[in-house]
Amino acid sequence: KADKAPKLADPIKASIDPATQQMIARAQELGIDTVFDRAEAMKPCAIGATGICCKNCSMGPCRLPLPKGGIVGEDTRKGLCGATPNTIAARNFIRMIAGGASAHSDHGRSVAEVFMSAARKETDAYQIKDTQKLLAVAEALDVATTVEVDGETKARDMDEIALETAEKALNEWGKSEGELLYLKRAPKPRYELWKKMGVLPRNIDREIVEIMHRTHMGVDQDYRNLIKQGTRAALADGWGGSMLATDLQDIVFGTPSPIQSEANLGIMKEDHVNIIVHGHEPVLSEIVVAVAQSPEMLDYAKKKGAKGIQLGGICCTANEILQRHGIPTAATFLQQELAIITGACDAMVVDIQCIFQNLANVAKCFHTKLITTHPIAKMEQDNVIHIEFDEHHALDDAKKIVKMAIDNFENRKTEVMIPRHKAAQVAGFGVESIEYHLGGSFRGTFYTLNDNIINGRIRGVAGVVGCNNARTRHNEGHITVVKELIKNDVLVLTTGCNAIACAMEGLLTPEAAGVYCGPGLTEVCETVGIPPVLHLGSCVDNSRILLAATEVVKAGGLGNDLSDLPVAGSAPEWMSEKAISIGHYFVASGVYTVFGVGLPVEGAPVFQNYIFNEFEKLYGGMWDLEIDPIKHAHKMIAHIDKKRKALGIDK
Ligand code: SF4
Ligand code: MSK
Repeated sequence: KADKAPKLADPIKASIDPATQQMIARAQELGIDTVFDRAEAMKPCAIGATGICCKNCSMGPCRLPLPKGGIVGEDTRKGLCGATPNTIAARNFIRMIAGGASAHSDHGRSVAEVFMSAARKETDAYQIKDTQKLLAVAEALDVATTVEVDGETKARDMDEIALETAEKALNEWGKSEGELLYLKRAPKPRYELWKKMGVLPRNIDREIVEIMHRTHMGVDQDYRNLIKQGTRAALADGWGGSMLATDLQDIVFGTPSPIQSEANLGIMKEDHVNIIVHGHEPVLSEIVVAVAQSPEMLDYAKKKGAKGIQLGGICCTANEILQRHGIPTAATFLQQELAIITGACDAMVVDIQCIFQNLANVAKCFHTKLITTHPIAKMEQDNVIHIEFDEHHALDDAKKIVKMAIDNFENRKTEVMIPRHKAAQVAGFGVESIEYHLGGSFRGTFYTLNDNIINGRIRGVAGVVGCNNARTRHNEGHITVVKELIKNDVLVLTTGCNAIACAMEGLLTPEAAGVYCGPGLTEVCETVGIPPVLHLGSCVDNSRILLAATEVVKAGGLGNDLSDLPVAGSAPEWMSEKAISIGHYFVASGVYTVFGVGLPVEGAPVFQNYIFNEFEKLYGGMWDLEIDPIKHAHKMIAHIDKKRKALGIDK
C-alpha cells in the first residue's frame, strides 16, 4: 500500500554532489534502494550513538541513557555489574580503536608478506621498485645499509638489505620484547612523552589483543586506564601498522609523485569496459591496472566490441592506484552502489574494508559481476563470485578478473545512465613531494613550508580526512570545512574519502588556489604551482601526515614537538572504527582533532571531558566534536592561532 511504502531519501538533501543526486533519483526510479534511502527508513539508536550501551556480557545489553535534563548531582547510572557510563563508553571507544588499528595493521601485514615474497624473489609480479625508500626504511628499522670490507665502508647488497628489512618489518607485528622501532621517528620530546606516559607499543598485535582482554567483562574498570591502552594501540596503528603499510607499498609499488587525473562517476565510459576496484589493499589492484593496460587485454576488449578498458576506483583502493598510476577515482564510500546503478559497471572487484554487503543486491539488478578477492572478506549472496587472490599467482588472477569483465561487456541490459559530472584533480603528494615542490627542503628559502608558516602566508596546516556518513549530507561537511580552512590560509593535507570529495569539487587543482584561498595561501600555491589541498593518499597514508609534521619540527623554527605546531586534524563525516583509531593517534601525537557527525562518548560526560580537555595537559593534543562545518573549521583555526601565539609568530 502507498502509505506503507518506505520513506525515500530526497536526493538534494542527501548529497551536495550533482552526480550523486542524479543517481539516487535514478535508483529510486528503478525501485532499487540505496544507503541514502535506508538511512531515511532506519534511524540510529540514541543510546548506542552516545556510547553508553554495553553488550560485553549476556546479562546485558545494559543501556544507561542520560536522564532528561542532564545529570543533577551524582551520576548513579550503572550496568548490572556496576559498570559506570565512563567505563562503558571508554570500553566501547577503545574497542573501536582495536577494530580500526587491526584493519590498518592487518592490511600492513599483507603488504609486508608481499614485500617478503618480493625480497625472496618468489614472485614475478612484485619487485622492489623504490630502492631509495627501501634504504630509508631499512635505516628506520635498524638494518645496516653498508658493510665494512677490508677497512672500507661499502654499500651493502640490495637484496640482502631487502630481505633483512622484510624480516624486521614482519617482526613488528609479534616480537616478544622491546618496542616498535618506528616510534623513534617521532620528534624526541614526543617519544620521551610516550615513554613517560607508559604508552610505547610493544608490538602491533599485542596492543590490540590487550584491548580485547581489558574490555572483557570484569577486567579494566577505570576509564583513564582503558584509554591509556587505547592510546598504545592507536600509536601501534599510526606509527606502526599504517606507517609500515605506506612505506612497504612505496617500496614495492613506487613512491607517489604528483599526477593528474579525474574524479566522480562521470569517469565511467559507456563505450568502454568499465572495471571498478574498491576497498583498500593495492596488492591486487596494482596488478589489475597493469593487466588492464596490456595490449593483449585491450585487443580482447576491442574484439568484444568495446573501445577500450576504463578502470576506476572507489574508496582507498582508488586512492592507492590514483596516487601511483593516475587511475581516475569513480566514487566516494557513499556512492559505491551508484557506480553499479549506472548500468555500465561490467565488473566491481572488491578487496577489504568499507564494502557494502548491499552491493550484491544491487548487482543482481544489473549485469555487473561482483567479485570478492580476499580470503577474509566474502559475501553470502549467491551472485557474488569469489576469485581468491594469491600473490604467487597474481598475474593469472588479475587476467581472469579483467577477462571476465570484458566478456561481460556484451551482457549490459538496462539502459546505461552515467552522470556527466567529473572534475580534474592533481593527486600523488607525499612527504618527499611536499619538500620538493616547496623549495627542496622544509626551511631556508622563500618557498619552504616552515618559512611560509613563520611569515604567516600559510597560517597553519590541517589534516582533513575520513569517510562519508549517511547520517549527514554527503560531502557537505568535507567541502565546507576544507573551503573555510583554505579561505583562511590554512594549507590542507587530505586522505581517504575527504580527498575524493575534494577532488570531485575541483579543490585538488592548482587553479583552486585563486578561486577559494586567502591571499597568503594563494600566493604560495601560485608561486610553486601546487593545489591548496594536497592529496596524500589512502587511510593508511595518514602516516604520511605524521611524517610530514615530523619533518616540519625537525627543520626548526616551529617548536620542538608535534604539539607545538600550528596544525589541527579533522574528520567531518567519519563513520568507521578506523577513523577513531586515526583520530586517537593524531591526538596522542599532539594534534587537536575535531570530528563531525557525533562521537560515541557524549553519554559519558566525565570520560568525554577527559579526552576532550584533560588530554591536552597529558599529550598536548585532544579530541573535539563540532557538527556545524563552519564552526568546525573555526575551532581548528582558533587552535592554529593559539599555537602561532605560543610560538611568537602571530601577527
Ligand atoms: Fe551489563 Fe556489565 Fe555485562 Fe556490560 S559487562 S552488559 S554493563 S553487566
Ligand atoms: S575508504 S575508512 S570510508 S575514508 Fe579508506 Fe573512505 Fe573512511 Fe573507508
